[in-house]
Amino acid sequence: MQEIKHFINGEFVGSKSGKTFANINPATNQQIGVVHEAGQAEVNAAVEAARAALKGAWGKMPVAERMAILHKVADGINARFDEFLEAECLDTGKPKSLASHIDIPRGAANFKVFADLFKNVPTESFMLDTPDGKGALNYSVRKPKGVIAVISPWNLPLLLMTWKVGPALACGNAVIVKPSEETPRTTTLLGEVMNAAGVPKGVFNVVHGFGPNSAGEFLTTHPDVDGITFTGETRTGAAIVKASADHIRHVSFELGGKNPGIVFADCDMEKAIEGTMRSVFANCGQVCLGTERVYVERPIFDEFVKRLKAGAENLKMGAWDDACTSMGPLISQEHKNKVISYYKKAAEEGATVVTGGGVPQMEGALADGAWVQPTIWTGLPETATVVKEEIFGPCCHVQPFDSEEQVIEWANDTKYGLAAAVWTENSSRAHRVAAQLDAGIVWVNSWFLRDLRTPFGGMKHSGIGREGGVHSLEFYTELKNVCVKL
Ligand code: NAD
Ligand code: 6OD
Repeated sequence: MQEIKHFINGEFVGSKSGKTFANINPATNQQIGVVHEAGQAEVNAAVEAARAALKGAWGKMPVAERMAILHKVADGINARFDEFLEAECLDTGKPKSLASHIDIPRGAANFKVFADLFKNVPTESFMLDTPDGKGALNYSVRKPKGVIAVISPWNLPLLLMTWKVGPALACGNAVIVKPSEETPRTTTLLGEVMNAAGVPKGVFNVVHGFGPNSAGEFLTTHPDVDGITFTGETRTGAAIVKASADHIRHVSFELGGKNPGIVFADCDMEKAIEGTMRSVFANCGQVCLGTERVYVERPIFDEFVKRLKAGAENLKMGAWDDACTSMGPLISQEHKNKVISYYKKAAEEGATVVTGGGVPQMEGALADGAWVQPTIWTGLPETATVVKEEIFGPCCHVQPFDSEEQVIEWANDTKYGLAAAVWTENSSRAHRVAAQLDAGIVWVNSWFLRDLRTPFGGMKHSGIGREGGVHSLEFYTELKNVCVKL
């Protein structure tokens, strides 16, 4: 059984208190590791190490050298690709076909892309006329924000953690990461890669544990943290804002969603089905950008539902390392209970269950895992619980619509505003509809197609701020103006 420790000041250390918790494989419900739980002492040590790193070699390092090290981190992830893949799949149960295409390659890319991007970003300057005729020169300079707390979720553990650590380090900060208690492995493994790449001690630190009264809360309330970047549930974001308010610091939040997919009758049906299949069922529906509300224009409604049902029934649930597996389990028994409670609620509220709605019979070692059936509902009003609340499971409600105005109103009738997908071959309609949707990202005829130079984040209850491209630079640096009287 693997022992998973904190990574503080370049070393793997256990908890002083001796407190640990179980690392469970959700596909089998078996314990596969034991994880040390950080107390205030470990969090303090990690913050001190980060602060010292900023005062030491890391803080003084020439930019080119820093960027070269980040390239080595990316190369180090790729060199140990299979270890990262296995670690991620054991923690989450996700199929290797998915993690080898998305999670691990993006984990490496997040270091290279941001290192390359930030080398070449200009800053502004202004000449000012003064009464003496000699003038003044203003120029701005960016400096690292300082010690950054990174709190990450379990659905895309390496991808979402490095999406913040990559730009944070490229900007010259030091970080303390608190990965989800469900998925500690890849973040811990990254500590080994950081050491091998020559990242100075204290620049990258990892503390394990839970949220309230554990590592998460100790980190976000620590007075010497300069910024908090968080991905997770909206209500956790609210708790972090409250708990961290005393020490005034910037926050960047990527939160929940209840994303619409809008399928017009003039879509390319093949593309729309393929994309909606991925957006509903990829990662067992545990993608914040995923579609849980599908709106289909009435003339193609029956055909679309029939084909989506066929696609869902063709998904193969199984072990992560089976090449035939296309869908894994949910992350935990607790999350399975939550998703199943929504399946029951949909039936109680009168949904037509097109497919799924229950728990599949899995064989052998997988019998006790957190498995649920891919599920499609129709026939509910827009006020139904499963149409309103984020479920974060492999399910969607499909609703027919009759006009552009109606579907835009329904799509925006949510407290969230993270993502949307529009399927149409009419480009005027595509631009017109995209402009009216309240979402941080609108995909037209695609889903989860990412360009890391673009702004990413959520409107309304889906987040605070934007990261990606120069927007990450805005969060991870302090901008200061120097005014020189000539
Ligand atoms: P979560 O909010 O339960 O946990 C996220 C992290 O916060 C974990 O590391 C957890 O330990 C920590 N945490 C919990 N309570 C805390 C507290 N009081 N103080 C400090 N830290 C605390 O989220 P999750 O269940 O891991 O992830 C699923 C949720 O994340 C979904 O709502 C999903 O939509 C959202 N999500 C959003 C995005 C995005 O980009 N907007 C991306 C992925 C996931
Ligand atoms: O692709 C990304 O950068 C990103 N932040 C994706 C978020 C996925 C949510 O589950």
